[in-house]
Amino acid sequence: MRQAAEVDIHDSKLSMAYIYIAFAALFLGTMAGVVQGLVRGGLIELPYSISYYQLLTAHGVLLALVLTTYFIYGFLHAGMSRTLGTMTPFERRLGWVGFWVLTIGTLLSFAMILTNDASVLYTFYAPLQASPLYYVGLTLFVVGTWIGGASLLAHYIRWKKRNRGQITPLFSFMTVGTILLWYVASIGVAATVLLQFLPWSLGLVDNINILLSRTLFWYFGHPLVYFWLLPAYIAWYVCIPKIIGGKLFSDSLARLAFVLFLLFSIPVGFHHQLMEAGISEFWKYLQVVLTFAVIVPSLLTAFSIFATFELAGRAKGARGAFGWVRKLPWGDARFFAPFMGMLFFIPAGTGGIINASNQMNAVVHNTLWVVGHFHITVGSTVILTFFGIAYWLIPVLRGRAFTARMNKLAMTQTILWTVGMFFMSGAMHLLGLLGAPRRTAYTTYQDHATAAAWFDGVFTNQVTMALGGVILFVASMLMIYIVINLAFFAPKAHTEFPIGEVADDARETPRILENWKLWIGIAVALILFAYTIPLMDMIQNAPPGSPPFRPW
Ligand code: HAS
Ligand code: CU
Repeated sequence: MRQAAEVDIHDSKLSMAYIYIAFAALFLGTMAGVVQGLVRGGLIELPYSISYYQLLTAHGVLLALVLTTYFIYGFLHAGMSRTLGTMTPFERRLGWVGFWVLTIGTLLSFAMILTNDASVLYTFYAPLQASPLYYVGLTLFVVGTWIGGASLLAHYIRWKKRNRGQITPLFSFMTVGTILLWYVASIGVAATVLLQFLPWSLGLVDNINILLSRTLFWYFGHPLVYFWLLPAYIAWYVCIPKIIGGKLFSDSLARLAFVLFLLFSIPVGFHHQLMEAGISEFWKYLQVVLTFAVIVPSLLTAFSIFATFELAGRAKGARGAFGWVRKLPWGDARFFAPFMGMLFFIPAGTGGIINASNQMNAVVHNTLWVVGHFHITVGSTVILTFFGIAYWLIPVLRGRAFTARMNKLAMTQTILWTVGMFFMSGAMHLLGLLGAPRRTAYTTYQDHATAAAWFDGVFTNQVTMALGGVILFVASMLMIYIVINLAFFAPKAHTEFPIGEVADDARETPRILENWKLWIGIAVALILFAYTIPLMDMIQNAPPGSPPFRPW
């Protein structure tokens, strides 16, 4: 007898639409990456018609924005359907409208990058000015995510109404936390694009308040990184326990971590602007304190996941302090890929704490160190987890199997990605400390560092960075091969969507954790506290506005 699908067939189609585009972005984005890595390493020169900055913009936008956002929506829609039941036709239609608005926006912005009308990098800092159509595309992108988010929230609200008094499944609780975080955060980018960049690029106003635009951007830009991270955490908390044959250590602690992210993710954008003139020290200091608060939920996560691993191992008869390590399913790529992501997060999080410390930020800001940091956070912790999810999610959605042969390739993929990233990011971190700048093509500015580097060692060498990039490119193409196999060629089968249980002796979850109104209220209060006075100051005592620049 055929088992019922884990995710409704119609809901599966919506999720797969997102996932196809996510991996198309991986394909194109890592192609741009390897070429620019070779240029940056001084190994090749680009043909005249392509600029380094055009390539770098495509790389950042495709990987940091398109790949992540599409994968996240595909994953969240599927998980909601799995844990709360099939979507209604209305919710599904809303999901599709969101998908199409997002996609039209993506294509429009991408077209502007291709025509070299938007080589402004993924942070599109003023006074660099792109074509107005680029900003229209960004606007549609954000609106598309809002509509898709509304579909997820509608699904959740319907479930809550039908199941009054019941505790919601952890997956859906975390989805709602992630989407609420995204809503509050994306108001910042919507504001700067609609009120500043669009009128300015259309020529309606001559000048732009750069300080204000960066501040609104980073109000959004920091929580953006948690919008990438939280879906990975969902997989760690909800799916990984099942994959390793264990149970989640504590449901309440998991929910608390997500609530803390909602509270503390947003009023911290100034840690990207510590070196920026025009923001007084007190407000920077306050936001750095809040940044240290937002480290706590990641430390809680490290504790929870570690405990989950240990409990699982001991339940299988492990002895001694670390005997449980051997009981983890090391040969299973659905575990191994996210696990390597977790390992990366230990130095990556430490690097984040370094960045957030004012004096040390002065050393690393605007250097390759920061580029190294984000390649081991979003480029490793998050992406390796997403790959780990894809190994079972695509088979679930397509009614196929993750075969032993694909598992073997996926293990190789993980190892290649890890090795490539280790060398590339390691070199970036050290070169950054030596003063190599970021957002810069190959220049002789680094000659001193590199000349010494040939003698110093492997990691203070730009060529190492490029070689790491080449290994990553190979890993990426292997991933694309696996994805195509899982979507179209793997044998038909029933594959399980892993949803873990909570350990039996875990206490009952306090209901207050699901009081979203309360948490949003506190989050808004913190945001108003951290931002109102500095924003008023930036508007009232605005620095002279800047005309547009198009240096490419
Ligand atoms: Fe960051 C810049 C500070 C986390 C991404 N960050 C960036 C940029 C990106 C980015 C993209 O304060 C560049 C933006 C640009 O283009 O200019 N970051 C932090 C801090 C954290 C942090 C304090 N960042 C992330 C995450 C990202 C991300 C996550 C993406 C997903 N970051 C900064 C600062 C800058 C910055 C400054 C600006 C720099 C500048 O000057 O421009 C924290 O959230 C980190 C907390 C994390 C931890 C680690 C916990 C460890 C865990 C793993 C457990 C392992 C297990 C396995 C369970 C404290 C959870 C154990 C099992 C065994 C058997 C061993
Ligand atoms: Cu940040």
